[in-house]
Amino acid sequence: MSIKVYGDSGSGSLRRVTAAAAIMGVEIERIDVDLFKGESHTPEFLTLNPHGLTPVLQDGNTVIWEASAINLYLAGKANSHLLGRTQAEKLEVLQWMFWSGEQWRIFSTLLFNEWAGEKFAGRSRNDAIVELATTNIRNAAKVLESHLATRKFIVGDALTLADIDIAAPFSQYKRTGAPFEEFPNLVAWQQRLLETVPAWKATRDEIERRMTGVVSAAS
Ligand SMILES: N[C@@H](CCC(=O)N[C@@H](CS)C(=O)NCC(=O)O)C(=O)O
Repeated sequence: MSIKVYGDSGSGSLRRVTAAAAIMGVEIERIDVDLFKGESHTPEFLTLNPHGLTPVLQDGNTVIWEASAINLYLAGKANSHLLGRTQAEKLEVLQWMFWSGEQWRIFSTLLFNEWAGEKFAGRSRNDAIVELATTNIRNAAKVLESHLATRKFIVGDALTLADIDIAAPFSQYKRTGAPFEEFPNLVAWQQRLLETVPAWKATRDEIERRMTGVVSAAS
C-alpha cells in the first residue's frame, strides 16, 4: 500500500515533506488538494485533518498532519540521517524544528496570509499584522544569522530536517516580503541548499510554477 501525501504543489509546508521524502528515497503518492479552491475544507478532507490544513500523510490507518511530524515519521521509517547522526544531534534537530514552528515559520505564514488575502480575496493587508510578523522575523533571523556564521548547516555538518523546516519560508518570501535578504549568512545558507540538494531546488521550481499559474489566473 502506498504512502499518500495530500497537499498543493504551491505550498511551502508540502515542500518540506516532498523534499524530505525525495532526499530519503521514500516513495510517496501525491494527492493534489487545490488550496486556492478551498479543497482542504471539504467535509471529506476535514475527516483527515480537522484544521483544514495540508500536508496530510496517510499510510494505511496512520494519518498524520503537521509537516514536521510527517517528516519525523518518514525519517524514522527510513532510518535516515536527516534525523541527525548522534543522540546529541537528534536532540538538536528537534530543538530547531520546535523553534522553527514556534518562533520562525509562523510569522512568514502570517505574511503569506496577508499577501494571499489581498491577491485572491480582495482584502487589504492588515498593517499591524505585517509589522508584528516582520519584527518577529527580524528578531529570529538575527539568531539564525549568528548561528550560521560558522556553520554550513543548522545542525552538525550535513543536511537535517532542521534545515528543511527552517528553510521553508524562503519558498514564498519574494511574495510575502519577509526581510531575509538583510541577513547574508541566511541567504548564503539558502543558496547552498539550492545548489547542493537537488530536491530542494526541484521543489522550489515546482512552487514557482504553481504560484505563477494561480497568480496569473487571478489577475
Ligand atoms: N503547521 C502546519 C502548517 C500547515 C499550513 O499552514 N498549510 C497551508 C499550506 S502551506 C494550508 O494547508 N492552508 C490551507 C488553508 O489555510 O485553508 C504544518 O507545518 O504542516
